[in-house]
Amino acid sequence: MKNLVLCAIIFVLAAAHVDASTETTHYMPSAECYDPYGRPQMQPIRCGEERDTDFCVQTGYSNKKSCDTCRAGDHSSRFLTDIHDPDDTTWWQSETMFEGVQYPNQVNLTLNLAKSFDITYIRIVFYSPRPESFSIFKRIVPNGPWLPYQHYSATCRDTYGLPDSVSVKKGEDESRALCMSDYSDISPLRDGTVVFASLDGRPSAINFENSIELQNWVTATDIRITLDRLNTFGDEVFGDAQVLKSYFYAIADIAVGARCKCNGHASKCVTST
Ligand SMILES: [Ca+2]
Repeated sequence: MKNLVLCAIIFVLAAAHVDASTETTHYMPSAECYDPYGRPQMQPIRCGEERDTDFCVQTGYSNKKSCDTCRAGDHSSRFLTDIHDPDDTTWWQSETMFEGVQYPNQVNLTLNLAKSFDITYIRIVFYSPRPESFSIFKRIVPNGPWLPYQHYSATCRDTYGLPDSVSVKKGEDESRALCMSDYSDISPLRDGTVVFASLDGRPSAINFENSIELQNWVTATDIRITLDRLNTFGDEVFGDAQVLKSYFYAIADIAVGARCKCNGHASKCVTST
């Protein structure tokens, strides 16, 4: 549309509202998967929300673990989008494998952007090891279906039924989610970063202004990060409580780089599209 041009403003959506939840849909009868409003059932997941929960910190292959207690408010989802200071890190933390966090149980982090944006990048700084498998989804209209945006997995084929790939070949569908195995190792144990650049590996990106397909591809009103499978050293199979409490998801920061669709002379985004 002629009267809509993209503001040349790229900014970080640091204040986006974030909901964190677990969904145990694989275990629940389908009728109980949704609330009366058709929304997926959310269950509290951040550590310490229902009761104090113990967790232990991975220190590598050593059996010695440093353990602590997570209390209400210690690692709330607001720490996902506060000012990220590497010298004074705040982080959101899930419950642990001891409480049942592991595939097929998912943990969802939902960012409601409140209007339509062109997503440039999504950067996630983990405070635990990066997951073995996780996905990014988007909505293109409020309350619309969640569409796959990108998968990260050490087991792309088994977990998501996709090949391990970093790009789309010219002539292929450029608006499909890829799965890549980079970023899925248990190392580093902390501060591993994942950056999803929405146009990376898509041949028509060099001709973005004329590619309706990619212009639609970058559009989103909501972003969801679904954490599917924890990385482990394999020692959880023995069921030791301290080992199980050492496996959980923790994220220090989520930043979304985006630009809003607005009238050309506008200097700021408004909440209506
Ligand atoms: Ca933080």
